[in-house]
Amino acid sequence: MDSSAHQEAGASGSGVDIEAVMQQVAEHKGCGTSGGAAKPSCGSSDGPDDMPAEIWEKVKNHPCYSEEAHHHYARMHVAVAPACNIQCNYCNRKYDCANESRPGVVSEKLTPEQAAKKVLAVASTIPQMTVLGIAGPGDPLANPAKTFKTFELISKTAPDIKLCLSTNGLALPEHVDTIASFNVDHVTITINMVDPEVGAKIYPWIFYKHKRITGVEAAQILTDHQLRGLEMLTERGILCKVNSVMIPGVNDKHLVEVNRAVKSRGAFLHNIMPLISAPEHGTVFGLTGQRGPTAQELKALQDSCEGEMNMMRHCRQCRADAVGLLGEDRSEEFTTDKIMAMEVNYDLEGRKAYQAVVEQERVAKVEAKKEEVATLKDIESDIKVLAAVATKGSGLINEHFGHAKEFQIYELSTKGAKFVGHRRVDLYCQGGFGDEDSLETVIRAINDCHAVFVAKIGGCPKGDLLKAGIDPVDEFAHEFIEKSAITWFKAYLEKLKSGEITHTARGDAEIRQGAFSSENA
Ligand code: CLF
Ligand code: SF4
Repeated sequence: MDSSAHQEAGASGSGVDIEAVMQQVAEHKGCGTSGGAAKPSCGSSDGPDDMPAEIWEKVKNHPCYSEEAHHHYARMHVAVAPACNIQCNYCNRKYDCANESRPGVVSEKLTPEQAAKKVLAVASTIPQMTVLGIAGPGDPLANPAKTFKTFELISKTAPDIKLCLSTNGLALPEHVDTIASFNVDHVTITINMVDPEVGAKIYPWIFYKHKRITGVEAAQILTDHQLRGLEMLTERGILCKVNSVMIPGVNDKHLVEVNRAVKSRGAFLHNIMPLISAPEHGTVFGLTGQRGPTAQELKALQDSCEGEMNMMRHCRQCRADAVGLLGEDRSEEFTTDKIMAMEVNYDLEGRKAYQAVVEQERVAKVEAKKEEVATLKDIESDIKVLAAVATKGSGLINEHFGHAKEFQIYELSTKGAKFVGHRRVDLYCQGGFGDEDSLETVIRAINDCHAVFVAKIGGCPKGDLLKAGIDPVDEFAHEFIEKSAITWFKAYLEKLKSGEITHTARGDAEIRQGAFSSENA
């Protein structure tokens, strides 16, 4: 359904004035429009040449299933599913489901009818919004009537939008056929263990067949349902992503086994996310002092699983009513009051025309990257360095240091520039002046990086970054990220060769704890 619509978009000769569409949308929201196609990477470098055409059609503009697409395409969630059927020790049910959200976030709950209106309102305003997900605030399949009613309404009114679902998996086997009947072709299951002894440390209880079941017995039922549900989905050709929360000392080593188990059952992508845990979240793990992983611990685990299957590294643990590109949150623009007052004009042709331009720019970005990677072929070096990038999207270095709410992290080597993660930070610029405390947290968040690429940076933070051993680079403002990073890396290797600098290893970096609100999304 949706995939053919997107394919048509690329070849559209609909007569729509593309410049006018671009201008209209840019004026309205300032959204990004450039990029490069063909290589999605999903955490790996897989592209249309590396996978069956029908899979490529499903992932190419899904911002979660394709790392490359996430620079260009947006998703939205509608919070229609309040109830949950299990308890996770990292969740406080006052807040959204922590399997897809950071703790401490409360989303505005909607009826299916309100949700359908919201999807049309967002799709009319953000033409690169291609995916609608239901991810809470509880478990979508513990609220099947509301979840499927929402899908039904949206598939009728906005047929070009992909439908996506995220579940803890307990109720999955009984709903697989209904999921397939609504053409939901992307399902995420959160699987934190395949060993019930480990599971008992994560899940105090489940609610199953009208009974509360605890301990190892509960974890055994949960893992059986998750794995059976995964098999049933993949047998039906539905693309599955597995989310796992990395909990040091509880399941960190065990996740390698989880990775193997889900790969063997046909999962397409594995998303290992850090536990976000602090006492103020009021969760069991928060109150018992269970820590989350450091940035390097997370990366090491992701790296070790990467040979097995595609790893997702660009997840933002977004809220149950998130709207926009991953890493930005425009949910405040689409509150229920605002949506109900909005005149919605669902312009399918306009959306296709806009996305056709996005595709052209995506191609340009990928070509630029390929050309730059080719220049590395005769350079021999084992050195790998990390670089942080301030970006507002579109695959460009287009954010000021002081305005960045997150930095994207790329690993640079003679193989090229590879996206390996992101770090959320406190804003450095606080209305005209720099906040020194925030600067310290920024430096801790990117402390494992050799350089930070920005569109602009002031003299003070530049000096502090240099003192911390991080090179602030602003000479590639508004240029493509990967191409620029490779150019910088070649110059770095040249300086090493000439003896101008020496290579030193960097330390570890912190993953920011704390809630994910619209202010700091
Ligand atoms: Fe939403 Fe999840 Fe679908 Fe994406 S999110 S239901 S697959 S459309 Fe994406 Fe958000 Fe990470 Fe989820 S960044 S939390 S992985
Ligand atoms: Fe919370 Fe989600 Fe776990 Fe339910 S499945 S307890 S909503 S984290």
